[in-house]
Amino acid sequence: MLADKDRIFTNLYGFQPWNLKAAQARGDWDKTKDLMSRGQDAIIEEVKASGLRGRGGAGFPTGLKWSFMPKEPRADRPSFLVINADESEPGSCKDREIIRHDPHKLIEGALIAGYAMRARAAYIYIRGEFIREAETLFAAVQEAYDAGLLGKNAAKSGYDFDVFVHRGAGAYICGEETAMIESLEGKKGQPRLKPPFPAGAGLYGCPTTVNNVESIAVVPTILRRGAAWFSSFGRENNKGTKLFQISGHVNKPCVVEEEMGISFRELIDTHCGGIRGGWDNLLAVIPGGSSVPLVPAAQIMDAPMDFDGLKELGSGLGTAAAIVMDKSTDVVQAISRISYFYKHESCGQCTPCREGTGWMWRVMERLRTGDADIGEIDTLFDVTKQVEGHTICALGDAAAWPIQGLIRHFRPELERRIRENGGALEAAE
Ligand code: L3W
Ligand code: SF4
Repeated sequence: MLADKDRIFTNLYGFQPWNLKAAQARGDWDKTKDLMSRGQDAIIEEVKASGLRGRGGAGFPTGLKWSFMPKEPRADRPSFLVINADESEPGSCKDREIIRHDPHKLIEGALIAGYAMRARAAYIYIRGEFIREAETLFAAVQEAYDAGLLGKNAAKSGYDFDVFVHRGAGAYICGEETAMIESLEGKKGQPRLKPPFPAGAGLYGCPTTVNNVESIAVVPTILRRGAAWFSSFGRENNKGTKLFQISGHVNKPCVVEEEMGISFRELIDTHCGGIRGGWDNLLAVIPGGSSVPLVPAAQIMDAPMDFDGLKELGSGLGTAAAIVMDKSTDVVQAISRISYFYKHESCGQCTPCREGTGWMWRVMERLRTGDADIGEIDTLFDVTKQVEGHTICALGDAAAWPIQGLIRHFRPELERRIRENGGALEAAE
């Protein structure tokens, strides 16, 4: 279990105020100028050495991403940092807690990260439904301006840096980085083809880095305590501490900072009071937010909760949002509901996703009620394979993977429903 002294988010539960005075008492904004005076390249190297990987789901190395930004931005083509606070992944609720209770970690991180990347400004794109959180963020940014920590000569560093807060309007797809950029530009939020990646052509066609809230908020602490401290947690390729979000059938759902690679069992027993009804009552877990395949109980129990550990199980860490399902769960209905979500949120610009998500959901509904033909299980799996990897953005994959996980692990349950509904199981075999 991570010791309290090693927690980055010391006000995660809001026991103290979020405001600047309280944040400074917790150590935020302490000698920020000195951190910046280490130099832009040194900051990027320190972040690289820490092993920090993006906390928004994909796990791309943060320092490496920063190094793609131009070292000498042109005056007519400034660089930008965009911070993804559009937290919309079902199960994910960690960025919300950072903004509610520790917004100055994010704002200080924005300044330091923006400076390291030679960015002119940061845009924080916050989920439209986060109304109270947006109010907190606007107020915290204003406090930072009033204290001279942002704007001209930010934190007396000699560097000019602005932070703008932009509210989304309720579309899940605007969490995809290029859809977010389109939305910031005032357009309909539809993902762009990549490449070019945002570092080459992003916001207003200028060099841009898009990072998740948690990725940016941990940077000041990494610089203060050192890359070696951060990378002493976790294991090779999976370093650091991480916010885990546990929902569903545990006794005490929570958001908690823990060491990467903690076993699922330790995470649940230490912080969630165990599985509802005991470990024998566990059915399956979606370990990384709704976009990743579920993992059956026997495989997840002692699995390390990190990128590689969950990849080995055919799933993923995603945003580390574990959705726990006990044996009372109708797992087919749960996955069908997730399918409906992706159908609803598809932006519709590419055919495999626009048509495929609706098609997959309709078959999932027939499987749920037992009205499908047995052959449709394999057909559905084939269709998920035709959607996966054939779309402009990852939403297509996200719609396909949960269904693949269900068929892989719960085929007997799908067959049972068809059989009990009078379906001709044998004829198709
Ligand atoms: C320059 C290259 N940059 C990659 C950058 C790229 C992006 C980052 C990761 O999807 C996942 C998705 C969701 N040169 C580069 C490069 N980059 N190659 O690296 O890129 P990518 O394409 O691997 O992932 P993505 O499109 O960012 C994110 C999954 O996360 N997810 C849910 C996320 C939901 C939230 C939320 O609600 N907060 O984050 C959960 O699993 O399905 O697979 O910046 O530009 N050669
Ligand atoms: Fe839009 Fe879906 Fe294509 Fe992504 S995969 S661009 S959400 S249609």
